Amino acid sequence: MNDSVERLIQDHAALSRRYFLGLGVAGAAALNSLPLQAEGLESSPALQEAIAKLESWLTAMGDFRDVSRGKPIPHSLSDEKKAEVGMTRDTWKLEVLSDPDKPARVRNEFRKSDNTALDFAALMELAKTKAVRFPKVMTCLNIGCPLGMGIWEGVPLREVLWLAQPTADLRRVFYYGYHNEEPSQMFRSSMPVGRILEDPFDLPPVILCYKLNGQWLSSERGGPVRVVVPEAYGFKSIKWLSHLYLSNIHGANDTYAEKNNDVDSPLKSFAATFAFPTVVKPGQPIPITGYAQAGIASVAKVQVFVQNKAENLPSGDKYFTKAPWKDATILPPPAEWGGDLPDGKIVKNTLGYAATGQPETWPMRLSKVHWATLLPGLPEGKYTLRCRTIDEKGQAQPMPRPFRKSGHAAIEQVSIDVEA
Ligand SMILES: Nc1nc2c(c(=O)[nH]1)N[C@H]1C(S)=C(S)[C@@H](COP(=O)(O)O)O[C@H]1N2
Ligand SMILES: [Mo]
Repeated sequence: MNDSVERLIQDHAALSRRYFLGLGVAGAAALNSLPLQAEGLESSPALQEAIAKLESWLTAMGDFRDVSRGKPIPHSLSDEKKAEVGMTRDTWKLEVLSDPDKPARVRNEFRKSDNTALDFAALMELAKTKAVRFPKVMTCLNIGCPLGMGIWEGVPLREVLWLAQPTADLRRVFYYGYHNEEPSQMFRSSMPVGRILEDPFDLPPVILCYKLNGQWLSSERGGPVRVVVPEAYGFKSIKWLSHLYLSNIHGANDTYAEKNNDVDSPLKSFAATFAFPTVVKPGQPIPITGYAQAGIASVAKVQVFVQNKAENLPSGDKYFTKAPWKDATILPPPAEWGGDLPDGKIVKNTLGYAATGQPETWPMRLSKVHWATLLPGLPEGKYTLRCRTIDEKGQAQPMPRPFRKSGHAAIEQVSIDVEA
């Protein structure tokens, strides 16, 4: 190899190693896949500081943003009341029934009235051999920015479905949770039975979830048991689960279908800023940190584009496809995952992680990832900074989707003023 090229590569490796020192072993291990731009990042203490201030990758159970309907909100009930209505592990019961309006043929219903409802002990018995856990970002379709990132553990819903022994006329499953015994407060979600029985491509299964980040699911997060649908927005992941219906309806009957939500819309990919200075001096490099949500389209790159507001953009390019986008650096897997994991470690046999505890791919689909970039200093003026992601197929995400009810998918734009 040419001497100077070799020296360049060595220098780059050394610089990058120093840059990732603060990010621990995982950072160093991810070196090979790093874009050269990491060099620029390394030289900026301001950016190092901004990276150090990023939120942890996993969110502690109590730090999730809560989206709970109901009056009173079920998780705010007293412990006595929770025990009375089945919202504790000791008292939880799940009824599994054929839909009386559009019945599926089911041999083995589970009902409270004849004492056959599934209890927590029965769920734990299934968990002994069937439990799965996987990372997933919980995002509300109507809010857009993630509520929290967790590792969710549960029993695949299909295990319970098989216990019910359906034999015919089963097309859709719908389910709801405790709602103060008031039909008007019911919050229901649904999916085609095929999604429960099979996991398309390499998606994790739909689960009956009882743990988050290695700890029992709190009442606020939907404990003792909630549904978690890996690729869906939050409204499919029903909390305080109490009823599962096997039905012959052919269409969605989610509560949110009546609220104009696109209820079969999967999680989108997009990038957003986390921290950036709103006013900087001319010529001063600008540290930017951000996060990206990897929807089912995945995230392969994060890109930024800075535009002087005084300059006109080419007309007819509403989604900036011709703009001079520049790659930002996707940060490697963190040395500390956060989220109050027991012993700070990823639980063994978490989907997407190798036996070493390191992720098999990065960024991970259906998760969050952080990014950083150092913009070169700019002349005085007012600027717009935009960010977007590029998926594994090279397509810009978010793809132009002006229809908000399919879930937040917009190119974020923020303002930065450069003033002397
Ligand atoms: N039973 C029930 N489940 C529910 C809800 C609810 O109001 N009641 N809200 C849903 C919505 S709209 C979202 S976005 C997620 C939020 O989950 P989190 O509060 O754990 O962050 O829970 C979903 N599950
Ligand atoms: Mo939501």
